[in-house]
Amino acid sequence: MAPFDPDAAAQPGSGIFGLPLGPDDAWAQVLGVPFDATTSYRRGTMHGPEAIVAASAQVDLHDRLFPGAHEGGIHYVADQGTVESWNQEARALANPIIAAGGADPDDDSHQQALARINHLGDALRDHVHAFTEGCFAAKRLPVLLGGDHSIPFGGMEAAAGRFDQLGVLQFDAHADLREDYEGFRWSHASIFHNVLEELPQVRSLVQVGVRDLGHGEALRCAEDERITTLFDDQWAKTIPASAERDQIMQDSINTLPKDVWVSFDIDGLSPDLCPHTGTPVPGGLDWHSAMAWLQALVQSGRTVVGLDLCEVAPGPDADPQGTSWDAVVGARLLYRLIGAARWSHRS
Ligand SMILES: [Mn+2]
Repeated sequence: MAPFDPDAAAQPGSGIFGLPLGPDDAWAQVLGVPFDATTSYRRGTMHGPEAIVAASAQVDLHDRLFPGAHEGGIHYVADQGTVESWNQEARALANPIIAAGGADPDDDSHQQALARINHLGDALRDHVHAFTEGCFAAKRLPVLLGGDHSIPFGGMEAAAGRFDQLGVLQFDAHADLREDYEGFRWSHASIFHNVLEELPQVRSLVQVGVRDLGHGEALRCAEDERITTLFDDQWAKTIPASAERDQIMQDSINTLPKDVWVSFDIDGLSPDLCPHTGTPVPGGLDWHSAMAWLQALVQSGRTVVGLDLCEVAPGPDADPQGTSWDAVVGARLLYRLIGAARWSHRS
């Protein structure tokens, strides 16, 4: 076989980003987690992982921001049907609850369904936790590819078990601080409520791009000392690049300890970059703003110990290979996130 040429077109049968197949020892280990059972508005993020992998073949590997992202190897671990079957079962059970606007405490069928859905969510948590822990044990970078934003809890839980001072940098249109949203213990809208309640090692959470939240969540953002929320309207005032903008980024990042998990919900970006995501909201970060955050994080000397990218949905215009605009953006963002993580381990 010819040696790998990073400038050549992706070869048929090659791996994610057209990289050679088989490097189980690759530094970045990407787990596909096709789960979107608790998505409240519009599903489809279960197709995110396969669509992003298909679109990744078009990403050129030379990166001006974070050169050498692929050099340690990037290995994709496809779901073997386990998560998919949990998702199918949980989706079917969740449908009547979502249609009713949430679980009715007096409805036995709702309560039975909820118990099973929450049990399946526990299984997903354990699955993701075990994968992440395996990455840490082997000194690999865990990368979780959703799926909805409920999926990375087990990853952050494993990271909290390893690093007694962990920070989380969250890109998101939503605060995701709801308690048991619609009755779902592991709702995509509850992930950072769960993280803050259950993982005391998470010393600080920085939220960027937030522009859609409930009253209770707004109070929590204001009152919880561990949370720094940079609301989207505050951020937008600082565009274009300015000393004020750089200061805001630095001040926010300075609240994070050395070890950071990056949790990227694609809906933190402007919806023109993710038109089919589950819960799109007007406004949001433009591409260059998101890149500026990643650069600022790396330049601050923080270490990205793990990351997730969630809520990418390929949408109905996807071709039979599953590629679509949403997936193209997702694939490029994934590459940049891995590149930023790699640089963060060098500095
Ligand atoms: Mn989210």
